Amino acid sequence: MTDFEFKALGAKLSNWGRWGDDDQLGTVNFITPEKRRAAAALVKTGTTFDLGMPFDDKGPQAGGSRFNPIHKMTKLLTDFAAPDGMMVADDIVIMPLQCATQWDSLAHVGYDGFVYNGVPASAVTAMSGATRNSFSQVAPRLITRGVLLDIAALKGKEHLDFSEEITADDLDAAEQRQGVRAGSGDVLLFRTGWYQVFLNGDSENYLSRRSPGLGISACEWLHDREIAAVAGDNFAVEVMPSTEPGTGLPLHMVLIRDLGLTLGEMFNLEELAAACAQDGVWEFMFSGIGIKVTGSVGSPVTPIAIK
Ligand code: UVW
Repeated sequence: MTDFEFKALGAKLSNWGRWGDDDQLGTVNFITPEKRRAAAALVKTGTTFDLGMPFDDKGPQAGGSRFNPIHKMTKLLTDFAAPDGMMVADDIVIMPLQCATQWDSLAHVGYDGFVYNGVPASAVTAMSGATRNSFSQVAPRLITRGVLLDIAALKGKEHLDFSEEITADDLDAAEQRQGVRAGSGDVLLFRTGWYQVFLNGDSENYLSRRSPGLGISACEWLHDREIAAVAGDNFAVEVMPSTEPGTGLPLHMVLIRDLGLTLGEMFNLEELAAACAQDGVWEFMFSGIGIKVTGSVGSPVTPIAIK
C-alpha cells in the first residue's frame, strides 16, 4: 500500500448501492431471519457470557470529550413515606456513547465528504445528529451467529504485543486451529487479549495509540466472508499506529464508509474465550442490540454470547 491506497481498496470493496440507494444498514443486511434461526439452534446449555464493560466511573477514559459514565440517583427509596408502604428509586446516567463497550455506526467515520452509501457529511447535523446511517437503524437487528477467533492463543501469548498486526492469514490460521469458519451474516469477534491490560488497571496503555489490532489485509477478508459486524477486545478494532503511510485509521474508513460494516470496540472476550477453549466450540448465538438513540453515531452495548 502506498499513500492513500486505502481509498482504492475501499472503492474495490465498496457495498454502496448493493442493498439499494436508500440503504442504511450495510452489512447488517447479511443477517437474515434464517440466519437468526440457525444461530438460535446453536444454544445448547443456555449459558450466557457478558461481553460488556461495566458502565461506571472505573471505565478506561481519562477525561476530555470521552469521559466515564456519571450515574446519579434522582429518587431514593428512602425519600418515600407512602401510606401503602410503596417505595421508588429512579436514576440518570450521563455518558459519551463511545466511552466503553460500544458500536460504531455507519455515520461515525467517513472521508472525502461522504459516509456509507454516498451520504454527505452534512447529513450529520448539530441539531439532529445522524439524519442518515444512525445507529438506531441497526440497533434491533444485531442478533445472529457469533464466531470467536482467539488470535492471542494462536500466537501462544497472554495478549498480543504493542502495535501487533493481525493479518488475513492470521484469521485463516485461527479458523484452522479452532476448527470453525466465519461466514455470511456472522458477527466476528477477535481476541487480542489486550482487554487484560484494562482489567489489570492500566487504562493508559489500554487506550494508547500502540494498540494491537486488525491490519489492512483484514478488509478484503471481512468483505469476502460477508461478515455482518466485527468486534474486538481492543479499543479501535484496528492496529495502531496504522501501517499505512500518512493515515491514522484506514480500517475505520474502508470498513465503515465503504463496506458499511458496523464495528464493535472494547468487548470483554476473556471468559468466553476460556469457555470456548474448554468445550472446543467457537460458535454461539450472539446478541448485541444497542440503544436506539435517534440520530446516534454509535451506541453503548452489553453484548451477550449464548452457548
Ligand atoms: C474514532 O473515534 C475515530 O475511533 P473509535 O471508533 O475507536 O472511537
